[in-house]
Amino acid sequence: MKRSGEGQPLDGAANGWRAGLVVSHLGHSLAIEDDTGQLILCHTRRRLGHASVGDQVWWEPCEGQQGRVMAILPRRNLLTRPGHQDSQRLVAANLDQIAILVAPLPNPDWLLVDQFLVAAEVRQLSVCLIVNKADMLADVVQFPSGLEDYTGHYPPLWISAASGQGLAVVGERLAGLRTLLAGQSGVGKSSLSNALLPERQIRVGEISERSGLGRHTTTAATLHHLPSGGDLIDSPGVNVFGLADVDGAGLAWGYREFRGWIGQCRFNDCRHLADKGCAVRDAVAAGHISHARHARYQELLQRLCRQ
Ligand SMILES: Nc1nc2c(ncn2[C@@H]2O[C@H](COP(=O)(O)OP(=O)(O)O)[C@@H](O)[C@H]2O)c(=O)[nH]1
Ligand SMILES: [Mg+2]
Ligand SMILES: [Zn+2]
Repeated sequence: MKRSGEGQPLDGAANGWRAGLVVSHLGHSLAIEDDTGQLILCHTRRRLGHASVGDQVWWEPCEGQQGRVMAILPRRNLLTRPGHQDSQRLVAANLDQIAILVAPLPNPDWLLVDQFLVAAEVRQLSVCLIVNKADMLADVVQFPSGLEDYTGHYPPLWISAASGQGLAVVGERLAGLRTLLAGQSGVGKSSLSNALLPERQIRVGEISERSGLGRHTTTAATLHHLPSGGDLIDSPGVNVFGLADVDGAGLAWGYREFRGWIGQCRFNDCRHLADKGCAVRDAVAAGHISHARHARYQELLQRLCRQ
């Protein structure tokens, strides 16, 4: 028997609840933005489970200008990272895109980049590959080695957060979308966020003040609204995503240039390693797929098997 309202969105307004968007995590609390743009510090009821930055929630006001989250709305997608032991920590929900930042310095960690890419591909998120510190290229530093393996499928935007070069084009790629900014430490994520979000520091300050947690919050993922529409989530403390929900086939699919070959492997459970009749391996041998990318696929597959 079908219950009335089944499959319908929960109407929190009927309960006197208010709509909100989770913009940051603060220890055991959440910073919620209501539909007028006001920030409220909220607690969650334990049985609700964890809310993530980017979650749409229903909340109700309680004493001391604070609130209580009553319900988390269904998510379009969720990105996690490995936590303590076998747990998964929530990074961000309801994303459209991941922007992956690399730079000539520090030397790119392409295995990390591949993890970001796979995490995006398996969720069907758009990818925006950005090469920062373009101003260094005229100097001693050369084109980041290994980048050539990506340019065919992920044409990069060349920018300089320091000089402002290319920022208008980045703004266009982010407009109207919710984007998570990812990249290893030192590539310029904070510099780029500050350049794109004139009020970023003020907002972070306001959130810390509300929470009473002070500088603690500077390591928390925070959702900011872009002046051109859309949101940018910066997550200073996060430099790797979990692939816990990805299996071998998902991983191979996450390597975009493998897709055209996967269907031609002799066995449909081909792992694209030493398997007989593997079209992906043949494509590597023929120079259609980069050796380095395939080697990183192999490395990530081994990690998945160890999970
Ligand atoms: N030359 C140059 N240096 C930059 C640029 N963007 C950031 N940096 C520097 O790179 C370092 C790391 O930047 P930061 O934004 O903290 O990187 P994050 O760790 O990814 O947040 C800092 O010393 C920045 O001044 C850039 O476009 N050009
Ligand atoms: Mg930073
Ligand atoms: Zn194969």
